Amino acid sequence: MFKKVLIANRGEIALRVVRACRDLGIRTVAVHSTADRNSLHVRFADESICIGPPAARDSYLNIPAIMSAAHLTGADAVHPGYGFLSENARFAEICERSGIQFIGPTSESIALMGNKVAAKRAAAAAKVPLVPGSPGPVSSAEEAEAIAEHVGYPVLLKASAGGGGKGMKVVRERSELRAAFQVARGEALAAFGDGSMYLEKYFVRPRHVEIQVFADHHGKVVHLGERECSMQRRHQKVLEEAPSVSVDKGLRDRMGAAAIELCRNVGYRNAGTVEFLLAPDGGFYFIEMNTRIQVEHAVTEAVTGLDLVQMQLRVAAGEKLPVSQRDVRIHGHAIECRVNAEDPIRFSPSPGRIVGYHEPGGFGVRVDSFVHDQAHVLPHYDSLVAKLVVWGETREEAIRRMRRALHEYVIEGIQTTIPFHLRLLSDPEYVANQVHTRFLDKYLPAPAPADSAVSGPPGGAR
Ligand code: MV4
Repeated sequence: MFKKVLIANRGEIALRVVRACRDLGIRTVAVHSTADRNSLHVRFADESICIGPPAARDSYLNIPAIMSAAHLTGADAVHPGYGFLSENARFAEICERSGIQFIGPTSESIALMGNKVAAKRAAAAAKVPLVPGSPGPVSSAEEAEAIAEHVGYPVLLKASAGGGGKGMKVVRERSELRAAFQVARGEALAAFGDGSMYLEKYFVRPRHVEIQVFADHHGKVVHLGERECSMQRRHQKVLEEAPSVSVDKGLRDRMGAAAIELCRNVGYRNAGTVEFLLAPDGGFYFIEMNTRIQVEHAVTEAVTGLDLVQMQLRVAAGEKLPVSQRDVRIHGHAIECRVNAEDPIRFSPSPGRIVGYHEPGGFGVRVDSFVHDQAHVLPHYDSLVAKLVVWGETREEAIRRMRRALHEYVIEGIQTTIPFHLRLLSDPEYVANQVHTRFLDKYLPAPAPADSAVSGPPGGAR
């Protein structure tokens, strides 16, 4: 096992990794910006090093500073968390070449899945069902038109270097395609320095369901079931569940087998997530793969009883997976609410100092957070302040427990999305599980003009 792990992240996930290391008897090194000097991940780590000023590009994205910190402290592994450098193939490669274990997949796997066209090719090679669309990149508006004619409108133009909803544009009919293609390509070029586009049939109200996979360094791959992630706002997940009520045993087995086959085919290692769209008829279609531990991993932990971050550490150190597929049991139902420092109506950031803080507790309640009374929520970073995760024997019990926990949760001094979650959890359509990826559109503040931003949601709603 590793002797010392450097955590190249901040906030709740940095603390999550510090705790997993402690549980395993591994020493930890926290890195932090000047603004995060008094953060809990710094306080609870064995050592800490300042890596730069508040702006992420100068600190948590500063590869030379982080590598220097790793060498200086003699860390033998780096955990990248999520966001920041977690899906940066160059960073993983630098770790590999410096003899520091990157806790995640190989740099080649990260690069492969980062190119969404290459990822789809890999999925096709593994016989994973794909959304109908272009078999590769589309290089001209004419080519896009020919393919759109074939798959039928509406279609979705996606940037090959995008992902997570960045660089997508819906095209409703043929007359819009030419202009949309040029605009989307220009936006992709500006945002990613790469104008490669591909095209898919646009599914209007699919569910977004993802499979958690895990692979060790000995060729063993398992899946840990699915998460229902349809509750998104502007491509930010708001609430996640495990399992998905729309997935029965047969479908779970088929999606899981497809995800495992993809991992086997590319020699995948460590934790990963295979994202699918689920059509109303139960058809499932690969869209992309995330090569990191995700924010919502805790709902999978709650229903499987497995510590996924501990498993990441074990597997990266060369240990065999502690479970085989038949040991993986999904028990009960878990829900995660992302508590953000945001105005609960407009969702604009609300950083500041917390002047009163009380966390919920009790049976089946978990809070993963880095805040406390008098903590500062900084404007430099994303607005997630806590993940509130509840477990129940059934979805109904989990919903009631979540309402109870949200009512107990006191965060004063900043605005949070707690009131929004309370509204959502009493929405009859949500409670009846009549959800899809456009569900939260009805909670958006005001209808806006037709969407054209590269990072905006398809369909024009903002
Ligand atoms: C789609 C889609 C419908 N049709 N692709 C968004 C995030 C990224 N991982 C892929 N996403 C989607 N891809 C096709 N062909 C719907 C989504 C999508 C979505 C779209 C609009 C509003 C919210 C959404 C939430 C999840 C997925």
